[in-house]
Amino acid sequence: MNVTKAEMIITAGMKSQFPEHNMPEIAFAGKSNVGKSSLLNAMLNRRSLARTSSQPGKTQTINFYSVQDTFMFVDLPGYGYAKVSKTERERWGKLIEGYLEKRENLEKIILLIDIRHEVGKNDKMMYDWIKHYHDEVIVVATKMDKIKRSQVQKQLSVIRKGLGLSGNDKLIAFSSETKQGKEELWKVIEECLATESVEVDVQE
Ligand SMILES: Nc1nc2c(ncn2[C@@H]2O[C@H](COP(=O)(O)OP(=O)(O)O)[C@@H](O)[C@H]2O)c(=O)[nH]1
Ligand SMILES: [Mg+2]
Repeated sequence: MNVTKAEMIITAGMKSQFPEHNMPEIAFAGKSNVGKSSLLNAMLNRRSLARTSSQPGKTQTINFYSVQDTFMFVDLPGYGYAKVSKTERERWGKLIEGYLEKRENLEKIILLIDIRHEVGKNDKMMYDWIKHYHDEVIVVATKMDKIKRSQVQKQLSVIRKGLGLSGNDKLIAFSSETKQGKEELWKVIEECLATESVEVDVQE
C-alpha cells in the first residue's frame, strides 16, 4: 500500500471518546516500549505521527489514525509496565477492555513482540485472548535490526513456541529502522481489509 494520507483522529482516554465511523479498524497491541508507535510511523511513511518514547508506560490512551480515509489504525496502550499505580492499571484495563470486547469496527488485532525477548505472561494472555475471538492471529516480531541476521529464524521460533502459534497464524519479523518486513505486513493487512467482515451502522 502506498500511503499518501494519514491523520491522527483522536487520543482517547475513555470509551466515550472513541470516534464513531464505519471504517474497519486494525489495532496494535503489545508490551510498552515494544515499538508500536514506531511501527505505525514506519507503516504510514511518517516520522512522528505517532509519538514514540524511550520511556515506557507513558501512553495510557487509545490513539486512532485514519489511513487513506478508508480504514483506521489503532494504537492500544502498552501493558506490562510495572511502575504504574494500581488505579492507573485498573483504568488501563477498563479502557482496553472497553475497546477490545465491544468495538464493532474492530477487524483485526496485531500483536507485537520484541524479537529479542522471551514471550511474557502478558503477551501469552493477550495472544490467547485474541485467539479466542479471531481464528487467525498476526504477530509482528519487532526491532529485528537489533539482532544478527543469523539469529532471526531462531528468535522467531522462540516466539512461535512461547505463544503457541497455530498453523494459520502469521509471524512477521519487522524493523522500524530498516523497514524490513514492511511490505509483508502491508500485504497481510491488505488481505484482512479485502476480506473485511466489519459492518457498522453509524447513527446519524
Ligand atoms: N533499533 C530499533 N529501535 C526501535 C524499533 N522500534 C522502536 N524502537 C525504539 O524503541 C523505543 C520504544 O519505541 P515506541 O515506538 O515508542 O514503543 P511503544 O511504547 O510500543 O509505542 C524507542 O526508543 C524507539 O526508537 C526498531 O525497529 N529498531
Ligand atoms: Mg507508543
